Amino acid sequence: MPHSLFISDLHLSMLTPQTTRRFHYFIRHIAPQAEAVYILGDLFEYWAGDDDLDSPFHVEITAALSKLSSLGAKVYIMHGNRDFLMNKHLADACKAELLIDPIMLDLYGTPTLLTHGDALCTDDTAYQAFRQQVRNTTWQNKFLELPLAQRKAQIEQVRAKSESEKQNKSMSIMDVNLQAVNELLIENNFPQLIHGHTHRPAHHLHHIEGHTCDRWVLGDWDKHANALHCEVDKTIWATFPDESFPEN
Ligand code: LP5
Ligand code: MN
Repeated sequence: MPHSLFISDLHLSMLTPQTTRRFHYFIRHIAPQAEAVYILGDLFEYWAGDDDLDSPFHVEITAALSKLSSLGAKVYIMHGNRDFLMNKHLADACKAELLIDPIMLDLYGTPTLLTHGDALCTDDTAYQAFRQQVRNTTWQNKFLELPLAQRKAQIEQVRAKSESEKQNKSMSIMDVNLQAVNELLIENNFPQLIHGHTHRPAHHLHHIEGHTCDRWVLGDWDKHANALHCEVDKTIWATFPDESFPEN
């Protein structure tokens, strides 16, 4: 049956080899049956710039996605809050299309809005201030002029600060703000919504102005590979426990 797969928050890094194994298993054995694979942000633990494409670790990831694309699945990649510096060279290396966040699509007849999800966490004012600064093109161009090693060192500092600040933020502050979700749904004429970021996989129903909108929240890959599988009139969770695939 023709279907599309939605994944997010893999946070791929050399430091988490088991997640990398999950990624390769999924891309080689599961994804080729789909007509489209949507990666809705945070594919990487972080992305310091497209001049980091040649590292052996990144070559393995981009080659896997490029092969998937050559097998016939369309590959779409959206920025997350960790990898918003991904650009055209990365997309080309993956034979993928970069999606602008948020984006609407017709998903087997259901109008569907895709977003990473971080922009909806409006109660997290410290994060939103940081986001506004680093999503600015002038700021990004200046940052990308720094040597790669210096960028990575700064990112490590921000990661450490983010981790320490998260200790003092409540779970509700770090979740999406329901008013922000409702506004986005109203603005886009009440679509279905698919997002990640919060690492709280769930299916929510939003009742707004006489409409019922589905909101699917994707899970991270810290414990197992997982995806949202969508086909005509059917949306299901697909999970792939590590035991279900061979080590190599
Ligand atoms: O990612 P996650 O889920 O752990 O946390 C996010 C929010 N944190 C972030 C930061 C990213 O994890 C790391 C950034 C990688 C980007 C790479 C490119 C650009 C680098 C710029 C370098 C100068 O997104 C976290 C949210 C959480 O989601 C839940 O929604 O709470 O937000 C924060 O914790 C942000 C802090 O509140 C504010 C951070 C201020 C950083 C100030 C920089 C100080 C050091 C500067 C050194 C140059
Ligand atoms: Mn995220």
